[in-house]
Amino acid sequence: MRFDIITIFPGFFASVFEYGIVKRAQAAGLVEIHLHDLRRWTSDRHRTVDDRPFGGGDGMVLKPEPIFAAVEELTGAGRRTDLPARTRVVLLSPQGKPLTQALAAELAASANRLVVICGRYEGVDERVAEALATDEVSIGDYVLSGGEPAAVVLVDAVVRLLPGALGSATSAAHESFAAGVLDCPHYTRPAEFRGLRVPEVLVSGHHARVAAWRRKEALRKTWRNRPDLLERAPLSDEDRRLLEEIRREEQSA
Ligand code: 9D3
Repeated sequence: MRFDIITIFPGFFASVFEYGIVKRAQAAGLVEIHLHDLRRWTSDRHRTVDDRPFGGGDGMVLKPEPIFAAVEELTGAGRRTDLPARTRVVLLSPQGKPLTQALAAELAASANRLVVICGRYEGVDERVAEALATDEVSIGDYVLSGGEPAAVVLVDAVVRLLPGALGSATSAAHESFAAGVLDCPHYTRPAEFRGLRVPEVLVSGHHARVAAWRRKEALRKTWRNRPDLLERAPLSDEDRRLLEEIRREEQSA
């Protein structure tokens, strides 16, 4: 997979891709990440990338010309309808559809080329979303200063899904996220730390009881932190019984 990130702050990404799975995937030749300074596609003396909004209002808007020129040079296409196969152009913007594990998986499976456009200022000329980008994506309901942190998140989420980027043991864990409840708590040695004890059942080595405890605690974590997930999660009758128990326990706690 080749990533092309178009940004006015290429230096922002200086070391962020030099760690962990993303670094390994690049070293293994599975991934290439190319950074591009949007100003390279300007032609005026001041290398202008933004301008005042039509209709008035605060802030500045990224101009379409440098962005279209950049994507055209990188892909050969100046319109999303003319893009080569397996090429997606992602505009990162607060108005995008949410980045989910399902979208990351779709991008990892269907593209070998991802051009990522990072917005800045108050926004990006809408013709980029209308005619150039295949996808307009947000990473969540909070305000960032620009698309650059979102690009890091997108690259990370997609790269770890590429075949060969990580071991098969971990890919089973993805499916449990897809299955819609949060992971259970994890502990390691020491069994007691500053008076805080690891739950006895985990130390016991009783596999069936450990599995039951993990499921219950995964449900408890989800109930506390992401109750919205429980409305869509596929829950067994046993899960529903455990949730009743959890409700009673949390009431008294
Ligand atoms: C006043 C309206 N704001 C839109 C909600 C203006 C605005 C805020 C922040 C315009 C651009 C930005 C910069 N953010 C991004 O480019 C961005 C983003 C984000 O802010 N949150 C979550 N995902 C993303 S992806 C790109």
